[in-house]
Amino acid sequence: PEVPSARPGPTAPMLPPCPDSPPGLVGRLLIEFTSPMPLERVQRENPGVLMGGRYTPPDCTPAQTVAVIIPFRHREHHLRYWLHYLHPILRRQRLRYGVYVINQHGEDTFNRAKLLNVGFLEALKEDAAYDCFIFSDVDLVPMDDRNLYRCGDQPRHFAIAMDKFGFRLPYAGYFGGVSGLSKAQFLRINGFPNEYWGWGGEDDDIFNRISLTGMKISRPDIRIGRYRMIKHDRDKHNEPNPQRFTKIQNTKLTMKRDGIGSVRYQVLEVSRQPLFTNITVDIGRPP
Ligand code: UDH
Ligand code: NGS
Repeated sequence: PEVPSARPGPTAPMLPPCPDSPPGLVGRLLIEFTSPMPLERVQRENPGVLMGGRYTPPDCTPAQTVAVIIPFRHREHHLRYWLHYLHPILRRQRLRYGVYVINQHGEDTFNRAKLLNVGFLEALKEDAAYDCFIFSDVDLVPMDDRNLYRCGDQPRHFAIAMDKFGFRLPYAGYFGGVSGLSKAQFLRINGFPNEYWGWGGEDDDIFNRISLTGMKISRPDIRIGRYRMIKHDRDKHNEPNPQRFTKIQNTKLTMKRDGIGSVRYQVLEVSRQPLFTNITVDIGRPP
């Protein structure tokens, strides 16, 4: 008589490794930001995502566990589009992942890179298995699901062909928008700078850190790394930082003391929402 085969339980994963090129990707996607996007709809359309924005493929075991970190303040409208487009893409990419929105508390000057440092540490507190960190602006949506949100043997730049730059890299050392580092790569550069208050330069500082440690940025094909950005006006309290030009000249000196090893902040609230984990944090203000 036939013995029913034991189903692999959560403690005994018997699933095959996820394939390098996931089947079922669709390639070029139609991305638009005009239809209304209520959060209830996005939740309804993503039933497979677990509380806190966690997902694990049902049919294979991924090689990596990916934390997606979003720097955030007052962009709820953008976040709804981001969640609507990204969850299905990340699912098709067969990723084990979690989404962390790092929300800067208060109205002091915004600090993108410091929020990303906080995201790295707080994601690891939630799950020590994270070994790949994708840092994404909330207003950037990939136009092609072959742009895989994974880490490799070098730091990765994903947002290389944005609509606002005519689908080209604006300059050779551009590392803004969406980037990814393995845990080891991130620690090797002492994380990101904490001292860039306001707009600009922090991504160039990260680029410098990567170059100075002898790593080389990896990028997708220009036809695949295409992005749409949600159009928006300049935010309040994120004015261009006048110090940014001199600061990026000094990365070699500052990166040793300013980074993941020196970040100080206070978590005010961790809230697990259906499609993301929201971490509200007091990161202080410029000196
Ligand atoms: N961010 C927020 N809230 C803010 C500021 C920034 O959430 O108040 C986050 C968000 O994830 C955003 C990212 O930080 O995508 C980068 O900030 P940004 O969108 O201000 O940077 P960007 O270069 O725009 O996209 C700069 C202002 C452009 C004005 C153009 C007017 N037409
Ligand atoms: C550079 C900024 C970067 C910024 C990039 C694109 O000039 O931080 O422009 O900006 N560096 C400095 O200011 C030193 S964008 O066109 O997206 O507004 O990411």
